[in-house]
Amino acid sequence: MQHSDQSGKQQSSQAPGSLAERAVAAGVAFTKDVAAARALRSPEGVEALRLSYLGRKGQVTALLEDLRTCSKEDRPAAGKAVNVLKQSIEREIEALKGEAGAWLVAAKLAATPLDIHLPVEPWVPQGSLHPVTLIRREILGEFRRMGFTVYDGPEIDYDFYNFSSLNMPADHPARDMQDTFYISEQEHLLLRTHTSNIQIHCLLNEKPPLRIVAPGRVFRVDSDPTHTPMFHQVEAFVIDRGITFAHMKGTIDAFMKAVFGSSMKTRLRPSFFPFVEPGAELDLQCVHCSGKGCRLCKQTGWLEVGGCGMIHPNVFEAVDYDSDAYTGFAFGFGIDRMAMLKYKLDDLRTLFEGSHDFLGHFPIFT
Ligand code: FA5
Repeated sequence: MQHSDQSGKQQSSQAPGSLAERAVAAGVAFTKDVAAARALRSPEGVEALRLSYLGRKGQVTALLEDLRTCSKEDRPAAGKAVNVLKQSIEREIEALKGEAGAWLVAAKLAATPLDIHLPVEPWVPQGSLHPVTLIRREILGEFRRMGFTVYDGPEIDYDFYNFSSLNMPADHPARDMQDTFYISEQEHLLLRTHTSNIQIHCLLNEKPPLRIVAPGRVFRVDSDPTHTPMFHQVEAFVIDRGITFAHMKGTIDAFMKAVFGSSMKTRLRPSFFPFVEPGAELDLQCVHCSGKGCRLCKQTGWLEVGGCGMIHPNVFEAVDYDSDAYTGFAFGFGIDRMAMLKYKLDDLRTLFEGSHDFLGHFPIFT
């Protein structure tokens, strides 16, 4: 009988007995060799086993060659025995190869234990919220605390919402102060110039009592250190029976004190906006000199941030509200101006230049 070690070397070239008996003996030897290979858990051992039985000089190959010298009577039984042996060895070798893959993985895992400690990341600069976003969140937070609901409106809007319903018919001189970008002159579509358009959308869709705050992007043909062609405003308005100018003054003062601190002073100066009557300019005490007078406030001690007033009866009429029954106040101011004052910036345009050096300062305010 031929017998092999794991390297596939045959230990004898001739064995006693018939070919069928030698096939059975080879099967028994193979079973022992398989058990040994499993114990070793070595993929190389599996390959050596395959070669020692199925390789060019393997035992099964030798048995197949010996079939040629077998007598005619013995050949059918011997051929069947050798083929059955060959097939079962092939199946077993395939199964062992599958197991060998798992042995490899297990050996690797055992050799290098899993390191659960991630390497320390080098410091990567983190992004931060834009100052306009920071101040807008703060502004809306204060309004929510005061019981206002946030309302949105379109940035591209019809002339009706931005101008004519706000008591600014075509050719009204007040339109010149808010020259804008037209999308389609035929359809009277334009980039809104203020957030006051949201008043009209809201009045047409909701019913009083209303306590609304409406932030958004607005556009004008403007460009200098305190004016940009795109900027942000917040509009706030309250409509109900019996709303007075005193309610407005108190609301504005409480709001500005909440954002800038309890020592902040506000001032209203008579002014004209077609959609309010009476109307006023809204000033804040200068944040740089606390009212003493400096270059920023042009020695006045005050900085203008917005406009306000009692909603004009013509606005109520334009949206079919009974102007005898309802009164309301509205005020609107620039968010970017508020950011300028809160973060002490001297040029509004820096907010929109996208400089990392500049924007990198703002995480301290989050
Ligand atoms: C208005 O836009 C009115 N809709 C405000 C209002 C609402 C009045 C409700 C009465 C009742 P005004 O044009 O003044 O008003 O703009 C308001 C504020 O927006 C200004 O005080 C300023 O803070 C800011 N602002 C105006 N133009 C620019 C600009 N080009 N860049 C940056 N901020 C601007």
